Amino acid sequence: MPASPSASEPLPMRAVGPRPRPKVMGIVNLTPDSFSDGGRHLAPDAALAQARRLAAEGAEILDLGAESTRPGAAPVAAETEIERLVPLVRALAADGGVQVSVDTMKPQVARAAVAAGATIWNDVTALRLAPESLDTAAELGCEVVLMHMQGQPATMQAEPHYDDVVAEVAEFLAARAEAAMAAGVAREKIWLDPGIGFGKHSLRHNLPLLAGLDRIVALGFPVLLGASRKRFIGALDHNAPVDQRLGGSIAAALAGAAAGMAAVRVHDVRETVQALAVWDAIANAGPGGTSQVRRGANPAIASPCPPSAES
Ligand code: HH2
Repeated sequence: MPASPSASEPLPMRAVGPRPRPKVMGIVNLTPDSFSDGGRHLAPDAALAQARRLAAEGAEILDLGAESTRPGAAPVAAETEIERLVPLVRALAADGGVQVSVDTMKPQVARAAVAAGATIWNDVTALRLAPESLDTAAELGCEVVLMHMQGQPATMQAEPHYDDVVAEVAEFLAARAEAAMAAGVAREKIWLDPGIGFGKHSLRHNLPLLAGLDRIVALGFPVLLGASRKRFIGALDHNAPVDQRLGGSIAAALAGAAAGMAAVRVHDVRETVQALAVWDAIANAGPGGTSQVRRGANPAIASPCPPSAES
């Protein structure tokens, strides 16, 4: 049996240093029927107030969506998406301080949003919906999120099947990144996303995928993780409803941070920012860490606390 290191011996070097803290992408759904917050922020004033609240809570990116992707959601015409999104994109771009992302499958909607100031096109179809999607992304020159989905939103949860979910998702994402670059999208503009809950069985597929995120990271692109309030959390907790999945959402965000996610897409920004700040401070306080608290990474949370009577 190999001898265990004594307390005085230096611990073996870690293969990688502390991971950088992922950015927090706050979700703003301008939809009547999103799975977790549908209808709450449909009115333009309510949506803008919600977006500004998430920015004040520490979101560095805001992801605005005007069509739900949940199975059974009503399709939304491009004109309606544009009408819902553009005024909000314009107002947030004028505010400054956050990156605006638009969650749409339609190239004409992405075009209108980028013209209004969005800098990220988040496409759950990985630029496969329309024949012109790839060329449009290249022409717009914005960042693009290429997400994995098996099947179509309406039917994707009917009977998802994989022999090796991590390998198949990684292979798909690598191929979509190649297709985007072949169409002229710059390599540094590409993000990948494993698409938690999109054509995946709650536990049989989502859990191995979350455990295998490092294999998606190894493809060499920034990776976005969207696990917030999703069904697998309820499946692990007596079918907890969407508004009672905060603990599981934070656990998934921290697992993502440990695996090297560049950003996490969440509904509960304040709580996630705090969890990541604590995770990051602990990671950086150990051997090889730079300081006890890495200051300045997120102004919403990074100021040192004044002395207090609390332990
Ligand atoms: N999840 C949802 C929507 N868009 N985009 C990316 N890149 N990754 C995700 O995991 C992802 C996504 C579903 O969440 P939500 O927006 O809250 O619901 P809905 O699609 O019903 O509006």
